[in-house]
Amino acid sequence: MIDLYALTSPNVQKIYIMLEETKLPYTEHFVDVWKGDQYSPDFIKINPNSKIPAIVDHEGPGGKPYTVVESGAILMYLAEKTGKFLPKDMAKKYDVLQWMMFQMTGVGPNFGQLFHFKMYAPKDKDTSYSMARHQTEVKRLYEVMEKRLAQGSYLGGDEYSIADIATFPWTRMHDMQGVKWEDNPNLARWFKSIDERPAVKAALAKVGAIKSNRDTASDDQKDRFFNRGHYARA
Ligand SMILES: N[C@@H](CCC(=O)N[C@@H](CS)C(=O)NCC(=O)O)C(=O)O
Repeated sequence: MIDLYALTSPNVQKIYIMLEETKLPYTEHFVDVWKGDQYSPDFIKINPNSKIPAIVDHEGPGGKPYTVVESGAILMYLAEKTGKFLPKDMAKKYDVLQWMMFQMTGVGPNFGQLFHFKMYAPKDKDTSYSMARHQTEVKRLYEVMEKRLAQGSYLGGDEYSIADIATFPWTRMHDMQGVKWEDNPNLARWFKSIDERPAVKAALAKVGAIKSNRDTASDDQKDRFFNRGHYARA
């Protein structure tokens, strides 16, 4: 049995998709980051970085419980545990891993910052420089993916893999990121093929049913989450 520490964000959606795809049994534990649950002493024992997703695999290496944090590491762990969605052949494996890292280091941080500035930046501050910088990088990253997907069916090669599982949830917001599928036929084809997978549908249905404090968070809870106001270190 796997304990999944989760809420609704794209990094968590990756792990729901992987668990549904691999059919591993799991129990959900909701960490409402909009309430500050990530700072509870019990959760800090699981992830000292106070972020979700995290998993505890009660049948880990050597039959002992094993904790994994960081969505990319969790995907690699579950792929290795099940032998699925990460090829064994070294070149094919590193094709997948480098495109998963492209998501972890490029897509995730930049898409996340753009979302933050669009949704949560103080309205009385001039954020035009930051918005333009992140918007440009998001569009540039989509251009790279569109070209990549013109060469093969999936990001990591011919087979669906953890590179696609890592990236798909972040592209669900392409409209609000200013990117249209009509202008990106390869991304559109790739997105549809993943969106139609039964495991992906099951994962997103579970995520859709989760209730969080997002829409009712107080100003102080938002400041704490975003490390601003009197939580700022600078
Ligand atoms: N690099 C981490 C990022 C995880 C992350 O940023 N999680 C967010 C939700 S998507 C979170 O837990 N935020 C709580 C906080 O920053 O206090 C991963 O890929 O797992």
